[in-house]
Amino acid sequence: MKGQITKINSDNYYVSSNDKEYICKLRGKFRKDNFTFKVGDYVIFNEKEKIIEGLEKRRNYLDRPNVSNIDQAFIITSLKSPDFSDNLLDKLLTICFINDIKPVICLTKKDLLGKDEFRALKKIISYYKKLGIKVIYNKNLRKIKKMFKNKTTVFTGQTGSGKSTLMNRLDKNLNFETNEISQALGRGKHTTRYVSLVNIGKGKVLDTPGFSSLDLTKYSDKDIKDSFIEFKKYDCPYKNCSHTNEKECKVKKEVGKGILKSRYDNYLKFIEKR
Ligand SMILES: Nc1nc2c(ncn2[C@@H]2O[C@H](COP(=O)(O)OP(=O)(O)OP(=O)(O)O)[C@@H](O)[C@H]2O)c(=O)[nH]1
Ligand SMILES: [Mg+2]
Ligand SMILES: [Zn+2]
Repeated sequence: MKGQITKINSDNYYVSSNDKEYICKLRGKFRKDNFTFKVGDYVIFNEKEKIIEGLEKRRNYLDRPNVSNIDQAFIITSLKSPDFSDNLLDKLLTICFINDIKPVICLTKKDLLGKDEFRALKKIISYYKKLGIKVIYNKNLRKIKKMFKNKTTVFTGQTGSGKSTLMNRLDKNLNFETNEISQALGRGKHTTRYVSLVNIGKGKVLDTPGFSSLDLTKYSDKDIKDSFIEFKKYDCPYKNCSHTNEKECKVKKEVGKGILKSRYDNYLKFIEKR
């Protein structure tokens, strides 16, 4: 039978097939090879023995979060507590573009901002909108649900940004654990510990554990450069301009004008793999 992995809890693999759930183990060869399955994987399994025997080709995959076959990522970005981080946002955008995942910036905790704070952030947000990236607030539940239609959407973002809270609000039958961030951070651990794939409306959605930092070491400088989609508009005299030390680089000249300075600064950090 064919099914899809919806959750992995140590050596238990939850496989959904024709609206039924099977808790399966792995065939020995996968265990021997230390092969890592991912939530979202389509697998062939033996329904009587409840053993996973094969893996279908993945459309794409990420290691962190450990998911596969993703169409769209909701980058859950809190505006406050935890504070807005352009660095994490740009990192997640880079990861999305490299892996052919459509990013959506989903903003949370606007209610915690004062007017002036909001005005400053709004300027930054509008830059991303101009790049053609969809931006939505977490209170727009109906709009969000519509965006899930016929897609697999992963929720990703910093720990405490409100991923599980939004999942629970989108579907009253869900009951993912959530935690106040002072508590979550104070205990030094993340509230959500497993990736879960669930159906919401007419789509599939994955809640994932948050993170406090992310690294891009597995991606090449070229891939990172290409993920800064706005740089492509400028034709620098050198064909393979890295937009770092080249004289006459047009991208560098635009920083603080057509290019948001924090974007460019993050680009430099990312290629230095810091
Ligand atoms: N004021 C406010 N609080 C929010 C909002 N969204 C979520 N929260 C709160 O933020 C805290 C953290 O939310 P969670 O949903 O647990 O965060 P998470 O992203 O799932 O965190 P991890 O599972 O650790 O990755 C909870 O106390 C939520 O009630 C919001 O829009 N406004
Ligand atoms: Mg969570
Ligand atoms: Zn350049």
